[in-house]
Amino acid sequence: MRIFSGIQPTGRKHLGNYIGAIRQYVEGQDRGDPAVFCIVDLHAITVAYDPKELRERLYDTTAILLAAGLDPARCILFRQSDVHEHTELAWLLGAVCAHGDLNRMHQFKDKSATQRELVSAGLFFYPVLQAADVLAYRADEVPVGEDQRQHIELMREIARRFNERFGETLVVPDHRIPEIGAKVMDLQEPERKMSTTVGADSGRVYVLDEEKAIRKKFGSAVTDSGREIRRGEDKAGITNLIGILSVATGVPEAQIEADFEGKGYGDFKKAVADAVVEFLAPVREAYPEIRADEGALELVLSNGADRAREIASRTLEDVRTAMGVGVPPAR
Ligand code: AQP
Repeated sequence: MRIFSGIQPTGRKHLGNYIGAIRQYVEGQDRGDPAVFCIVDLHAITVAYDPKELRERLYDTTAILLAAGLDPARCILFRQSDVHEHTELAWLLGAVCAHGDLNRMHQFKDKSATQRELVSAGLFFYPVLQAADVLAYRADEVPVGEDQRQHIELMREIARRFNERFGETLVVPDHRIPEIGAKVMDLQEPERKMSTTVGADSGRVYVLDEEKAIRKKFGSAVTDSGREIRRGEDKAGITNLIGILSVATGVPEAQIEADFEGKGYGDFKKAVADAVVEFLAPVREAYPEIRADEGALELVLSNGADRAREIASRTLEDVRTAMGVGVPPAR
């Protein structure tokens, strides 16, 4: 089973990223043959950004992944821009990706609306680069959160269309979206997902938040005017907190509802905060020492890129041959 996933170098990863994606990466590294994880700096440049900051945030993200338990001896961890095969494959796949499909991508609609100076063509083409990231490794499984479902559907379509047009070359990947925690919601606006770029800091818990900040954010989380601790469409805030508590403790959601029957929101929110503090503590404690050694981080990334390139270059060779691009293969 080959596993691949990518994550943006935004540095300050939030609880949604941790539960929806990072936790799955750690779980996947022993199932993956291999498990390949990529920090997607080329995706980050499709919106306004500061070049000086990008490298720093890339190291931050690498250190968070290592602190969370990724082990370079058990997986491949690398920086997207170090493996040029991604960008070449993105261009080649552009030949079988419908413009109309890209037009339907929710993420493009949402993100383009927030760009003040320029809506880049790169932002529009982003899902094709994301397809190249995965298809270059012939991955079977892609661990992601719910918000990436549409992009995974598109990459499946691209792989299918490529194989139909040029012959069986690429693997059609499946998403792996967790049952609980696939969409962690914002604590202040629980009808929308917790996000790096949208909403106030009080609505998102960062993986590296101090205990005090975590308690404050859960203490002021928006709930509703009722009293019952149960899941329901009319109870977005409480439903979100039940999901978070379930993931952090491993206790099923129905059991949590039973355990808190008759108890107040105050006690419940405190229990969620306690659980999340404990859940994130190992990452927060391991992080500073790992982040401090940029030489070691660079070594992890460049070794990872060498291993990644070995796999991706073989796929590229097959894709170029199938498409009739470049020097003909030796006869
Ligand atoms: N709220 C969420 N709940 C569960 N999973 C989530 N993911 C993101 N938000 C949630 C998953 O995290 C992985 C890495 O995401 P990313 O850092 O590459 O960026 P993103 O998907 O664009 O989400 P962000 O971090 O919240 O940024 P913005 O604000 O730009 O949307 C992905 O697998 C994603 O599904």
